[in-house]
Amino acid sequence: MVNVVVRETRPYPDQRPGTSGLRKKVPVFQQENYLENFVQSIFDSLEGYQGKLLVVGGDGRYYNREAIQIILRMAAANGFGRVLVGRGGLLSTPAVSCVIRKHAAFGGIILSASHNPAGPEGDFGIKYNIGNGGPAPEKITEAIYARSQVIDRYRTLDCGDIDLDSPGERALGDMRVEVIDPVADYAELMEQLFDFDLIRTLIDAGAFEMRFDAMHAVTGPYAVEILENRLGVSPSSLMHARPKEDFGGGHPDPNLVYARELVDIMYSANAPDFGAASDGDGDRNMILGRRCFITPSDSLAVLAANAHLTPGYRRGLAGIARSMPTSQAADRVADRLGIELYETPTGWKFFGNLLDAGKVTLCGEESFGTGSDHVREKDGLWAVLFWLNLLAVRKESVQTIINAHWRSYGRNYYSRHDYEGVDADGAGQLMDSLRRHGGDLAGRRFGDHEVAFSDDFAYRDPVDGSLSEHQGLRIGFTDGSRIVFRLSGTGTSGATLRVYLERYEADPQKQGLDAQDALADLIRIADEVARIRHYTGREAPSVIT
Ligand code: VG1
Ligand code: CO
Repeated sequence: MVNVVVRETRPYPDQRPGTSGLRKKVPVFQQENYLENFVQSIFDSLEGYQGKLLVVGGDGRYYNREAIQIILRMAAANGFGRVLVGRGGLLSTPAVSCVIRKHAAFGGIILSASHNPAGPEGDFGIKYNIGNGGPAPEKITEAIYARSQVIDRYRTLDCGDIDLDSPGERALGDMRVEVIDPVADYAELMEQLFDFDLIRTLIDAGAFEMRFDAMHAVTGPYAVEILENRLGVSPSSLMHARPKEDFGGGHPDPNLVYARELVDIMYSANAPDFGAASDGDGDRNMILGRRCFITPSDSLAVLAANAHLTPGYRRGLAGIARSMPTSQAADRVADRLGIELYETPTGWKFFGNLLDAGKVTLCGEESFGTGSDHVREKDGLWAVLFWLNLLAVRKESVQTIINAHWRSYGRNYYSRHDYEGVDADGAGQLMDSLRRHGGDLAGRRFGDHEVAFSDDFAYRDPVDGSLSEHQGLRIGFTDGSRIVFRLSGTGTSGATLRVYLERYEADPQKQGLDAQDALADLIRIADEVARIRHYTGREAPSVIT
């Protein structure tokens, strides 16, 4: 007989979820009852889950296993009927979304700090997903936070750990725990969306070479099963495919800076035809061709323009959504397709309602996130398979495809400059000062650029009418160029300032510049308007993507 115990606790002041759940350093999570408080706050904010199904999994980082054991005991003590948990505690973020939907679960808990480094001094994170498979909307995350501020007790079981490493079902108190293959449901869904036979033909022909970098994070087992076992990609094409608790000491953020090894291969003399990487929890993707990098904003536009070439999207798209700082490349595709384009705040949670209402099929963010209505999270391997399917149909190189796209639609030069780990007060003052003066900018000229509008982005959800304010400061110029400033909501030390820069170029003769050169004027204006150097004390960004 396993006993339910009720333990007393006291609130922690810092449990407000950010862009994507609660993210803190591991030692913060290891404080007494810190995780327990947050998990009980989640359960206390939900209604009607007694006897229902919960999905639990994480990206395998340090503290994943301990956290899952705590969550399982608390789920049982709070009355869930059944839990599906990935073998070894592993489930990628898009796989959790897939499993929730397929098994009609009540919701799910994902353990991840995504692209942030891991290890005993690294980052950890937890977030709750609702029954549609997507991140909880702000109404729920705010309720969880409010609850965490008054919590005084939590429920758990008085028992030890259960085996997470062998498949099968076991009892935990009155709850059943089923350890599932983390890849199976997800792989089956991918086979429905993309033409695996055609991709296999491309790969078997022998003339096509690729690399996929799992960055020692959760996508390793997914890449082995899908790319290697089902599509015939050679094992030597998969880099860092074994998940590690500290991601091999790396920073599992698939971009030009942190996926350096892959980027070097893709820019070398005998570069493969196609390169891709994913992040810690498997929801991000980076796409590269031979000596060519596709910005995430362009990737969304190319996928939208070519979606009809894949089995899953042959019937066309209902609409496209992109986060506000994402470039307007997809807007031009939507315009030509005669479909709606929605501009949402940063974070995947804002796409959920649009997807559920059938208003959009594809979604994307500039931060290496792309996805569709197949799940309710962004999906790294999905984007890789989408590109492979396009390459197999079009039989052209990545470079040829992007050049043709720019010729046809124009090129949106784009870059994001991050100032990571800067002083939080300075960053706050920078944003306050922009907010105060932002309103006076319209009509002002900076060199050749005239400001058309400037505002603090607010979003009214067209489905439920909810309002989200202060989502980033935008400066729009009369030629369609934009500069956007926001503070990160996923960092765990100091503040991170993100500056997003975009300029449109219709003339094919002028589309071959390096993005930093093409954006040089805007980079200067951004510093002048926001006094970045003054407020951050930094001469240059720490990461440019
Ligand atoms: C960042 C990105 C955002 C993304 C979020 C979660 O947020 O900018 O686009 O949705 O990370 O991504 P922020 O607030 O730091 O800018 V991840 O892959 O959790 O999973
Ligand atoms: Co991620």
